[in-house]
Amino acid sequence: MESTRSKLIRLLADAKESYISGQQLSEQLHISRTAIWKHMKELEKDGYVIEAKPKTGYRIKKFSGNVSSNTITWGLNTLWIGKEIIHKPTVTSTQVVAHQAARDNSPHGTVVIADEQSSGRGRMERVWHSKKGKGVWMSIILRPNIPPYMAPQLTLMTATAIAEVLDQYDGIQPNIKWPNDILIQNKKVAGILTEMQAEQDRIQYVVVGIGLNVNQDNTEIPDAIHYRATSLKMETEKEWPIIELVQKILEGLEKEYESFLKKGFGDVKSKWENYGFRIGEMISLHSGTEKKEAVFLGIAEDGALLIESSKGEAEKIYSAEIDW
Ligand code: BT5
Repeated sequence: MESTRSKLIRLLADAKESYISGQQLSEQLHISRTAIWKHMKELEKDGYVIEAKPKTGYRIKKFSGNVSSNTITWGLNTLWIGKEIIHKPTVTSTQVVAHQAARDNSPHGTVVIADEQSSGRGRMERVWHSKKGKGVWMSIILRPNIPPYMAPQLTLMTATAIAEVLDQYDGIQPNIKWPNDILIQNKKVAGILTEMQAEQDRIQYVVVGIGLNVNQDNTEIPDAIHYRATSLKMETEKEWPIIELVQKILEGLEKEYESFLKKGFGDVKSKWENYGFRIGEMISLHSGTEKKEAVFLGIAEDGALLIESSKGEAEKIYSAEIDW
């Protein structure tokens, strides 16, 4: 259910530049005018700039850009993702915090988000650069009732949800590089790291980590990855609202997840393939020291990468990286 605070923000947001009187707000929200005033003070504490004009009413002069569990919650339209949000200014890695929270019984859908990570990580202990206040660095705890071998499909599902969110914005055409990179114009803008705790045939929990570069300038991307990394700001030459992106990603992810559990991977597969990077082209792959070149056919019903074998048949690859 939408909270009173979220409704209040929605009413003020819909009114745009106009003022809404305390009386009107109090009638619509069924709370006293003193309670309205208290809500306004709370909004100000979280970084909103509220203008209160005597005998006229209130309006939002500036929305908060401060990431906090409140600012993400207000306006978040989900049923279960993000009902619990752990926000920290600095962490080593949101994955580490999320694993601990999961062991401490945090519920399905808990979100851990940080302004900065000192040891953000990618797959195989690679580094994930996470500059303070410049991106979305978050981990989500999921407790799916699926067998462990299906967990990699959650990575593809998450990538699809992020690509669909980015696709809503003008001037952004995302692609997904199997299995976990989101690219814009051939450069990586986001990465996903799925880690799980499981027994033989049962998942205890999964932590899905999402790193999305948002407001870095050219100079804020480390030299070593400059040629193949980008941010939304670098692509569009404007600042992006981090809170809105987080809310849209969580909303998209909840929808994709529900449909994945109900309908299976087939739906995700076709959406994923809409964004698939270099489908139909010759790609080179490596896994450890093994290298291969083949035509990339798409993904299989279980999420595996499909290439054309030397005999002209479709061959499934479960673990490899596509070279740039
Ligand atoms: C990934 O790994 O792409 C998964 C990244 C997941 C990051 C999130 S942030 C929230 C959560 N907490 C964490 O600690 N992690 C997750 P992989 O496919 O292994 O790619 C890693 C490679 O991407 C590195 O070796 C670099 O080449 C490159 N890279 C590092 N930081 C980057 C950045 N900010 N933007 C683009 N590329 C980057």
